[in-house]
Amino acid sequence: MGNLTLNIQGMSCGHCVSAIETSVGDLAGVSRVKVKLDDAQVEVSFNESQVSLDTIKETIEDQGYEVG
Ligand SMILES: [Cu+2]
Repeated sequence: MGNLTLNIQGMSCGHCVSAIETSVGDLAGVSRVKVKLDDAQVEVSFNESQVSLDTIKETIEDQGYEVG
């Protein structure tokens, strides 16, 4: 199980929080996703054998946010 915190640019409100939590949370292999809006971070717990970090990053970017 991998746990990591990603720095995200572009999150500004509750809509951003739910867009990311819903889209990343729907990925198979992601067990937990928590957006910390004030810190511009997303904490993700995931099973590396089911989902890659790249897929998680792409999912966030597809929602319109910048990872890194
Ligand atoms: Cu927003």
